[in-house]
Amino acid sequence: MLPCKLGGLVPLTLLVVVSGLPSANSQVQSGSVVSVNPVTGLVNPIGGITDPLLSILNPAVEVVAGLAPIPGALLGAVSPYTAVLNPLLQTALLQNNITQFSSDIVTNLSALVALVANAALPVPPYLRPDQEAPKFGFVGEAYNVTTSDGYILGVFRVRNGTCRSYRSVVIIPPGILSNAASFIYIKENSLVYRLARECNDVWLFTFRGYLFGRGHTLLSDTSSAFWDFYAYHWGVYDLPTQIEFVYRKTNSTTMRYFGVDQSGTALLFMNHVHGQRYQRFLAGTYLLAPIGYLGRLRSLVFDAMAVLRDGLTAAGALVLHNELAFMNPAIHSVLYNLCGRIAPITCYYIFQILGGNSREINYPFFPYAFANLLDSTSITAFNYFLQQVGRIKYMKYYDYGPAENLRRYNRTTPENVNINATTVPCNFYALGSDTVTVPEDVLDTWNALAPSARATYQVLDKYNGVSPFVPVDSEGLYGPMIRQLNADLARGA
Ligand SMILES: *[C@@H]1O[C@H](CO)[C@@H](O)[C@H](O)[C@H]1NC(C)=O
Ligand SMILES: *[C@@H]1O[C@H](CO)[C@@H](O)[C@H](O)[C@H]1NC(C)=O
Ligand SMILES: *[C@@H]1O[C@H](CO)[C@@H](O)[C@H](O)[C@H]1NC(C)=O
Ligand SMILES: *[C@@H]1O[C@H](CO)[C@@H](O)[C@H](O)[C@H]1NC(C)=O
Ligand SMILES: *[C@@H]1O[C@H](CO)[C@@H](O)[C@H](O)[C@H]1NC(C)=O
Ligand SMILES: *[C@@H]1O[C@H](CO)[C@@H](O)[C@H](O)[C@H]1NC(C)=O
Ligand SMILES: CC(=O)N[C@H]1CO[C@H](CO)[C@@H](O)[C@@H]1O
Repeated sequence: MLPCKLGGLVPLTLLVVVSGLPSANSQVQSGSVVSVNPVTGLVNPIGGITDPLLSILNPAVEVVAGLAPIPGALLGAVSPYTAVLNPLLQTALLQNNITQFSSDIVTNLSALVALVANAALPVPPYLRPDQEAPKFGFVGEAYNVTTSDGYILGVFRVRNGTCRSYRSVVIIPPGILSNAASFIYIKENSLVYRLARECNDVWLFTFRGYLFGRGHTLLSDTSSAFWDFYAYHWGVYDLPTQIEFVYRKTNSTTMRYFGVDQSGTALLFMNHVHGQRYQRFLAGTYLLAPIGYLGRLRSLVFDAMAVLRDGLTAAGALVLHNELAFMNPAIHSVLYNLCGRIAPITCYYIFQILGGNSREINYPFFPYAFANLLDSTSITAFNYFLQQVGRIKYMKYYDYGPAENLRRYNRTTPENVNINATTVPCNFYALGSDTVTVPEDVLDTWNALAPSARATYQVLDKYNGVSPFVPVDSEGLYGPMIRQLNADLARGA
């Protein structure tokens, strides 16, 4: 449990370090009550009012800031060369009975801790899109589909029941550390409800490992074999199964693919492996900060994790069956109580530090959203992205090290992902304040698509990578995508 908590919470220490960095992209809008603290560089959402937390932090921050912090970009540049552990050792740790045994002990202990914690500070039940939708006047449906390799995934449908017909079928896979409820967190103005209100038939997908995707026909979600996956599996197994399911339900061969960050990664993998086989069901994609290339990531916390990624792998294998276990009941309880109950503002700052200075994080909705956040994924899925850091225009399969690569791929180095296999028209929206998926990488990815796929590329300045789920100005974020969809529908594209 500890190393994973470190994964999530050590940033609290780093946070103090990074916040001393000057920021080029603090967003200050004229006429609004935003102020940027000159010492920390953090955007203060409550403007003129002195934030008590900040005034406590400031003296500490000033001291640490004086210690010449290492910029994230520098760490990122060295991360391709930091193999902390012998890859053979890593491989040995991934799936064996000793690490399974130690992980079982941690799982059982944390269940006990959660039981005690929950008695004092209960965590609310997860938000289920099919149960939330009716509260906002929509019809919700839930289904399970099973992939060819046995994962059971929840698919949710949200519709306006009074529409005579639907203008389009929209599919939305989940974002990083999120799930099928990603796009309902800000209630009425959420992307899902906006689309449904205007008579689009909206389907919310699940990727293995996230909430509603922890079932399997054979494996338990506490086994290391269950967590042996990354974006490749989302694209090659999970997307096709769910796209086919929606096709059988709607007959649509003009689905519209909306999403954020890893939805792009999964799409690129799907098309690299399957070509037109499933792409032919799609008529367009509308993606916020899609991840193909990730070489220029400059978030200090994630850059530090990229450097230490082999340590993360070993720790996760030893105590958490390869799960980046934010949904471990004890960790979830800490996160919910910190971000959802006790101090949403603290988590607002943490998200700025993790993802870039932006006022576009609507923390008053955290008590609602953190019922489902942060979600678990596999350590491999997370490390897959960290492997790209510091390598410009690099998108390959997961690199397990030469010996394990040979076993899995019959070659010692991982193969390239051909981004140009994606031919469906893509509309990419880079987020200008994002330090994780930075606009330059998004543009490189867009330029690597097949010519027919390069529909539009746009930068939305004031948002960071957390904004897609909880924007303050939701029109500024979702408006461009929805207008593009409407324009595409109007000209029959
Ligand atoms: C783990 O134990 C099972 C029996 O419980 C055995 O079949 C399997 O080979 C063992 N795996 C390893 C990697 O030792
Ligand atoms: C459903 O669509 C109708 C118009 O077709 C609209 O009047 C109504 O407000 C919509 N319902 C919801 C819940 O948005
Ligand atoms: C889907 O499967 C899960 C178990 O994996 C179960 O809890 C849930 O109720 C199922 N949902 C539906 C709609 O059948
Ligand atoms: C899909 O098309 C088939 C054959 O044309 C038809 O029988 C079926 O009712 C359609 N399903 C839907 C959901 O429209
Ligand atoms: C592995 O690759 C070699 C050549 O690179 C090939 O001869 C062999 O058939 C491959 N084996 C498998 C199982 O694909
Ligand atoms: C796609 O890119 C690969 C290299 O990544 C190249 O070999 C191939 O020719 C390209 N295909 C097209 C249609 O451009
Ligand atoms: C008593 C108890 O909770 N035992 C559990 C310990 O963990 C293993 C694996 O997660 C479970 O199968 C046991 O039921």
